[in-house]
Amino acid sequence: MRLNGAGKSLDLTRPCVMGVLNITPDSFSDGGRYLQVADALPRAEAMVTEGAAIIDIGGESTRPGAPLVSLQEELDRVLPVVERLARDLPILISIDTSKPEVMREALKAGAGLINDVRALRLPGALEVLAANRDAVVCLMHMRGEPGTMQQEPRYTDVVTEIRAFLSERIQACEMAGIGRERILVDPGFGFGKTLAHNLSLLRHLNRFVDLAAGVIAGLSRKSMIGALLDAPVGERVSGSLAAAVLAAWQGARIIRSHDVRETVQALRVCAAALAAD
Ligand code: 9MG
Repeated sequence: MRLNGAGKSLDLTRPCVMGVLNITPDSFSDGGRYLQVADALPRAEAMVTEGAAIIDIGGESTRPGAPLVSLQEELDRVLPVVERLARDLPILISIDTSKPEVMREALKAGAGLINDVRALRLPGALEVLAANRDAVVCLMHMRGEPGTMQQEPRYTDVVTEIRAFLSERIQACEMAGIGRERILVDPGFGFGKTLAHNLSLLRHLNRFVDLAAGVIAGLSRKSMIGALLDAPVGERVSGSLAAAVLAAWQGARIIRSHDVRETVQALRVCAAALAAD
């Protein structure tokens, strides 16, 4: 199975790594060190060397309580980076945004994947993907909005409800002309979920595999790892790797990570065991 976006192709027969590149001054885990193209490019090149198959560029933090970013500010932050990385790097470039205008401009600048934590629910977003047949989308589940999503999240059956939400969004995509072969799904670990919800989703991640072309899992350095290990952000790599392997073992094909080298190595071991007799 291959995924194609902006003329770049990705092999989805084995789990791969999506490296995180935040172009924000307020990112929760890398302290906003990657503000300019001049800084972003070497970091992205390093991630390619470390084995990243995708780089996910974000200009607005989705951390609870993070400030909203205006359209112009987001465009100014991400477009120069998308353009440069799409031109200079051999791998798929993803843009982490919910704003249709940012999606449209990022696709023009060479992005091949739209990573939308709002699952194309903002007006105009479905249309952007429908009009760009050479782009892939990740539909992620988020309960509410980043500012309030962690206020007493409740589900009767978290796995069934999130599966139903993603199915409904896939249907909306298909009605707009976006085929399943261009759709990835993500249960959205940490986005309006308690630790128990996150663990249940991780335990049953295999139930999302048949929904679309692939599953993305983003567990890297998240507070669920911090809560389990009682560890600050800087000391969550091992826990994140354990979670990445559990996700890949159940069929997740793309692992979103801040620690590319370590995650690539962990996934190689996992893929070898998955391929064994
Ligand atoms: C942008 N972003 C932050 N966390 C994420 C996650 O878990 N999945 C996806 N697809 N995007 C995320």
